[in-house]
Amino acid sequence: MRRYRLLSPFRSCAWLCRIKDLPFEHVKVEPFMGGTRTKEYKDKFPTGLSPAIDDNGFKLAEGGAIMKYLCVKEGWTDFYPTDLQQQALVDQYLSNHHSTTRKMTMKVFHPMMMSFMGKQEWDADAGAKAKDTSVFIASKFQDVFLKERFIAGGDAPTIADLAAYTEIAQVEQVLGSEYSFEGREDMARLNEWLGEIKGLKAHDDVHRTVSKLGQLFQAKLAGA
Ligand SMILES: N[C@@H](CCC(=O)N[C@@H](CS)C(=O)NCC(=O)O)C(=O)O
Repeated sequence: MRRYRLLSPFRSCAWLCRIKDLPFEHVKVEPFMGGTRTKEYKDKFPTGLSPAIDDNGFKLAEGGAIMKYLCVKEGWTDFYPTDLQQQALVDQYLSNHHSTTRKMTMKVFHPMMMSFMGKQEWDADAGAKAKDTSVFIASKFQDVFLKERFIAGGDAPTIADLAAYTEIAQVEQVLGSEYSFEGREDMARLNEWLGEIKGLKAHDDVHRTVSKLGQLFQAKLAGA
């Protein structure tokens, strides 16, 4: 059984490959343990960030760039459309992603991870803050990018939807159903979209590690 890494941009790239049955060798690095800051890693990938790929000697980092590269190389025009305007909408989202939806990782996932590693406390204030922040980020995403069924319009998801999903869905995956957006009337469109993306091939496999971490974290909180 594959054990995919926890990190959201990695999950998006791995998920795309799994959906398309593109085999890849998964080399594990541990960013939380400084694995991307070693000389060996930086010599290969100077950004010092994961995910990164080595495609027969061609080295590339940044989740969005990796997914675009693979789509163009492999001819996956459903996930990165050739229609100019749809493609531009994917690019618009991926450019915006880092200053908006991706903050879910910095503001919700990282504090959880620090607490899990015993470096930070997770008290009622931390929980309330995580809830407010996640609702704020997810609502903004819904209002700005889900005017239609998928981010780039059309009737099928693209790499923009994969990138956004891994950020937003991780809230419930790691913090549990108490933090779910489900049932909120003001987030009906978001929930419908989450359900559609969750139905994509290999979802559970790619998200197994992050869900497992969530179970461990919740058990730790329950036992505290
Ligand atoms: N903009 C990058 C962000 C990647 C990123 O933040 N990677 C983190 C793990 S989630 C990392 O490698 N951090 C290592 C470090 O900061 O030293 C992308 O979308 O791929």
